[in-house]
Amino acid sequence: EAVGPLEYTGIKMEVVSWSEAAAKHVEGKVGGRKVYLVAATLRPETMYGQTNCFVGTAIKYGVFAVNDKEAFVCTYRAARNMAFQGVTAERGKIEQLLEIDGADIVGTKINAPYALNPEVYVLPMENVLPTKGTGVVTSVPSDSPDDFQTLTDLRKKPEFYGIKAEWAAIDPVPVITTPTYGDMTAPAVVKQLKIQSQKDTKQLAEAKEIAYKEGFYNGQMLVGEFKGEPVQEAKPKVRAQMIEAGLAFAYAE
Ligand code: A2H
Repeated sequence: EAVGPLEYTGIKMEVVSWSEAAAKHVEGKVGGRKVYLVAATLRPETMYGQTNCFVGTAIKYGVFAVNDKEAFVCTYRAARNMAFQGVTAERGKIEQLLEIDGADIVGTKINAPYALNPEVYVLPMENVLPTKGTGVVTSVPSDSPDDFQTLTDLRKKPEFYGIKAEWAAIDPVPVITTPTYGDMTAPAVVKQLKIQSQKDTKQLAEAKEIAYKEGFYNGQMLVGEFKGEPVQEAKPKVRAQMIEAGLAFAYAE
């Protein structure tokens, strides 16, 4: 674990259409605000490759008013942190509009900013920690072994996971190339370590470490405005651009 605070980027994924279950809870309770699922990421430069978003089905989320116009879906813990980081209109004030189970959010269609496939679905992931980030994980299966393996599991057994196959239909998108693993770093590392399922958490932690280092130190952008640039240079630029455009914000914990 890192010693200092972690500088995440909060990615704002606007709700396009709620799942049936979520719609019942949300209707009439958000005061006309635009609602966003907010994902915490350490790799903003990969956002071009989002294919879906993950929540934990056993996690409780809230919809929190940020101001008169916007509301965020995240854990209470994250909302409290945001309230003290200048994200909300009034410092320290947490206005929860409603509570919602992760299981009910699955199937919601959202807009993934910067993604080459802008409309994606919310899917279930077993390994989402309620105590990290916002409890919402945006999925980039080309570069995150956890995301790739979970998406693979869901595609193998959609009925078992209670999802429609079409929600998991977007294929991983190449966004970064690395000398050792090529254009699809996460799938290559998952294969190398012979990972079979999202339950292989030990191997996945190792794969995450390998993929992260390889991408950060040796990766080169394949897409976007910083195409051809090293990941190390592109990363702060993509982050700054997204924040500037109001699509993301700084979030630390
Ligand atoms: B990262 P660290 Cl492409 N539970 O974003 C489980 N995982 C969570 C989480 C939670 N509550 N909140 C965030 N995360 C994920 C992109 C990405 C990430 C890529 C590659 C590696 C990677 C797309 N998913 O993370 O334990 C988020 O996934 C490996 C560093 O704080 C977040 O960044 O280091 C990362 O874990 C933060 O993990």
